[in-house]
Amino acid sequence: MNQGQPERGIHELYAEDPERADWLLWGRNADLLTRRAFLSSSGLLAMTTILGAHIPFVQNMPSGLIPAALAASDEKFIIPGKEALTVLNDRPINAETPPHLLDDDVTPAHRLFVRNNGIPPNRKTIDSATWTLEIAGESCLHPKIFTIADLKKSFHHYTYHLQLECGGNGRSEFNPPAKGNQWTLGAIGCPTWTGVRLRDVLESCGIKNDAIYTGYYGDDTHLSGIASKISISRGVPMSKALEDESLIAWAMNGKDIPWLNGYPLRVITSGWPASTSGKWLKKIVIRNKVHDGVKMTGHAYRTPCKPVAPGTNVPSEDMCIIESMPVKSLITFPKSGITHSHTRPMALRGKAWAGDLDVKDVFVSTDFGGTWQKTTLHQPLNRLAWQKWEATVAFPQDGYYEVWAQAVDRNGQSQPMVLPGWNPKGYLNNACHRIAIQVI
Ligand SMILES: Nc1nc2c(c(=O)[nH]1)N[C@H]1C(S)=C(S)[C@@H](COP(=O)(O)O)O[C@H]1N2
Ligand SMILES: [Mo]
Repeated sequence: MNQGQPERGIHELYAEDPERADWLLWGRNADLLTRRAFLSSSGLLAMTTILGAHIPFVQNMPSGLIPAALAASDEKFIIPGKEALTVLNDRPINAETPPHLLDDDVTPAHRLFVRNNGIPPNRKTIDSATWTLEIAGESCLHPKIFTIADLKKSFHHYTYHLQLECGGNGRSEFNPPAKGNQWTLGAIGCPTWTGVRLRDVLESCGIKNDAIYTGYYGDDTHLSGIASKISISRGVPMSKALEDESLIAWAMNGKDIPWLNGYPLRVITSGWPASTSGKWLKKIVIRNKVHDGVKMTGHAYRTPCKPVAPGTNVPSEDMCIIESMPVKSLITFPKSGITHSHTRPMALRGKAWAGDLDVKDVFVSTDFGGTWQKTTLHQPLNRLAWQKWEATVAFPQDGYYEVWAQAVDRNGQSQPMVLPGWNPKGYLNNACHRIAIQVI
């Protein structure tokens, strides 16, 4: 069930409402009416970044005009502060990180993917000093409203390395194809998050005995622009909400959370589809039933309860909510496609993670899976953080090689070599990552 409008690209956006397109793409303030006003805003910077030059006659540039350099190509825009990301969609903004840029142990802000279901709150009008978080719901004994300062002074602070992966990461490979953002590999990252435990906050508001689920509400606007419509409102069972690592966070890597990643406050329920980690957090409800918010029901973030043949039309009642994400890994060094001198061994590095579990082993192969070599796998920095792995491989002679990586979780589950079970919305593709190497 798709409650949003279809997601669209630059030309369609401009065709429909050029001024609005300007605002959405270049971050223009709604109150600024001409491109002249850009001069003082980050919009001009965004536009000149993508054009690769400044625009001397910007004063004369009509608002709503697609720069010809972009109109003639399929090129999309660049997100200020996330320049190296690959933009999959400009409305809503969705952008992923190329695997070789996920080599840092702690994902920097400018390399964390963005997945928006709606239009983020205007950065200029967000005031973290007056921002409030409401805790309510039918299974909450004492509903309360907190400012961020209240949260900071009332509860103990925790910092964890927590990975965040979109449930649709890898969707682009499904066949028949699944609608939605065509994520390849990069809707994953593992920054540090600082905040208070969701458990401490919920317990301070009284959790009734009949509580079974949480639900979040954020401050983003539905794509239609209609204030009463909600773009997404998901949650987790109480058992997940009450875990030590489930946070209400105000900082990422020791700084304010980036605007597109949920500034000034968000939920982090790591190891589960990142759609459970609500951004621009305004409210959490404690529910006496499975939360029935937008994108909790129908086919959203659900897979068939029993495996189905590709292309099957699965009725909603046979779809089950995705919980812990499956085991997965990436090769983050080297970059796919490099040339390597065969006289030297080659260093490989990557990351592996396994939802609520940890990773037991990562193996690599340079002969299309004929033989496998165990890598050096590091312990996670804390529970639910991804794990670094390293290996050195040698190539017997010149030619085309592929390096494949395969992780195995604590329970012995391995990543599949090929696409795992097809599902209507294209979730949970944890097939092995492979890169190409030319040995000369
Ligand atoms: N309020 C709000 N929270 C949200 C979303 C959203 O659109 N609005 N998207 C969800 C989805 S589907 C994902 S994958 C993650 C993405 O987090 P990121 O953009 O910080 O990487 O945020 C989740 N939380
Ligand atoms: Mo997502």
